[in-house]
Amino acid sequence: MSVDDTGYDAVVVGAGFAGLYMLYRLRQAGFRTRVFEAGSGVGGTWYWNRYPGARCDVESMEYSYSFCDELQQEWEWTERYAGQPEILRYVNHVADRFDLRRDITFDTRVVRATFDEDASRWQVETDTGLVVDAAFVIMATGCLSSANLPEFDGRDDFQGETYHTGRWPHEGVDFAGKRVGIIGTGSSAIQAIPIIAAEAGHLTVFQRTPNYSIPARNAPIDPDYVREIKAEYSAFRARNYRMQAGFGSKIPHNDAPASSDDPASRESNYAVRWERGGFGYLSAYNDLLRDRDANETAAEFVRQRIRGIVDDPDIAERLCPDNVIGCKRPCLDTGYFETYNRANVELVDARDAPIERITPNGVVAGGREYVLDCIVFATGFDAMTGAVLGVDFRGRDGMTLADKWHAGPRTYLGLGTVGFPNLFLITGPGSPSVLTNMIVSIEQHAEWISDCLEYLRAEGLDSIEATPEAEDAWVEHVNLVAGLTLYPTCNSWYLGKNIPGKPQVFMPLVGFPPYAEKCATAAANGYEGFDLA
Ligand code: N01
Repeated sequence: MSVDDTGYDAVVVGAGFAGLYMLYRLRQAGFRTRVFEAGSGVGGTWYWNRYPGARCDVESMEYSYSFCDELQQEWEWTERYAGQPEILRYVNHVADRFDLRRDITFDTRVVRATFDEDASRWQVETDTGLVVDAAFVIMATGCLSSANLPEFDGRDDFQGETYHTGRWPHEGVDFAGKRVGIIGTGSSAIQAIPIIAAEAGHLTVFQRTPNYSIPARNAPIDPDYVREIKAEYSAFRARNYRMQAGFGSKIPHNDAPASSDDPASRESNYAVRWERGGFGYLSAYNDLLRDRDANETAAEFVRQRIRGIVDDPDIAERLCPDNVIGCKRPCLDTGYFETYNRANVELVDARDAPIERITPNGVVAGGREYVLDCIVFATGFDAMTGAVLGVDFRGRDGMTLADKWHAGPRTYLGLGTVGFPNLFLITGPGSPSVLTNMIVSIEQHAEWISDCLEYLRAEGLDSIEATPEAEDAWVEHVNLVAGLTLYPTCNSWYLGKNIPGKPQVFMPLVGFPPYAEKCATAAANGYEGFDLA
């Protein structure tokens, strides 16, 4: 498709869930919009993350768009938690149903964007040599899209096959009979390990930090449940919107602290939630992410389950996390801990055998070389800022966004940043984003942004920029809220601790409903906290 570069109202970067809905909204409002997408198809995270076992941790009836009732009524999910292929089919269905592809340029990465202060417009450059002009740039690049491939010594000397879970080959990978090493034990690895182990000749798991994982209890979706939800879908969505994380209104949330129950009652509460599966485990008490003692009761229950599942007591202990449960993003699994009972699976624990280097033949850890045919890097992402900073933004006075964010991201509402007028971030740092059902946050942001653009047009305004006072106060607010929780107590990607040298700032804001209300209030007050010109 050729791109008409005579000028757009908006350029949207990324054609995942965020970019597609942003395009839909802007088109509905009559804005001339162009979407650039680095991949060859729509889907964003679900386009790239095709590793074996990739599946959503939010239930299917909730992990979908809510903006169109016909869409949510007609689409039929097959499992409690949809797998990656099904979600990718859904996103493609949405792109076709709303005829979105005609405004998307695929295989094209936005590399630079420069703000022209006189014209109040952005010049957007791509890796294919296109330069387009747009009044607004909207980053819909996802929070977990910039793959982290650690710089292990000798990494590029390895003679076998290497894969990153977040950049999986479309044709799949044949592990049959092979000696496979997987580095990392985050959500991606915890989903992939049981499946790779069943196929590979031998699987070596290189674990740096053990992770808590709750059984997903995935199953074919219950048709009665689907009927029940579809009979009142919008009311169900509205109830989810009022939940702390924008989902889970069907899960019993206990508003009492863990200390309100005696140990036996707590045990049975955790046991019921463990059997039900899913994130509802952490809703057992209202202080699990605020009080260490409360948290420890939930953490210890999981450790006991791990000890019960894993046959070898030494391996079980190595798989038991000792940090706060929920501090790192909790994982959901299907047979993860059970996999360590297989004869062809070996755990290498960085606590006494850290990875030293990669050789042409494999991985050296704790002084021993593990000879491998394939290495899977399940090493995560440069979260929340990686993809945004992947574009060389030049704002007012030629300031780069990388310079502006050298000590960590600074935004107002996670939507805008001082010095970069007419730039919007969908689910940017400083917004609840990764602590919510992403689709709920995406819809809220895309609607807020398109309403804002309509307002500016109606008022004859052509520029919007966060004020320094609003941004300072917002950064302080995000830190203050995080400080009331246990989130800052571990080495999580929420804090940027997985990337060497990355500034350590707690990036998402805890709590969706008050946040959505603040965004709505700012808009109702004529975009309070922003300078409009
Ligand atoms: O990445 P991660 P992920 N040497 O960062 C290890 C979402 N997601 O792709 O914990 C050795 O969680 C690292 O160790 P440590 C979800 O939000 C969702 O698994 O930093 N090891 C860790 O074990 C999730 O949280 C879904 O000590 C190194 C692992 O690699 C997010 O994406 C599914 C290392 C990385 O884990 C990211 O998950 C999948 C090094 N140098 C993902 N560097 C669903 O909804 C990193 N590690 C289902």
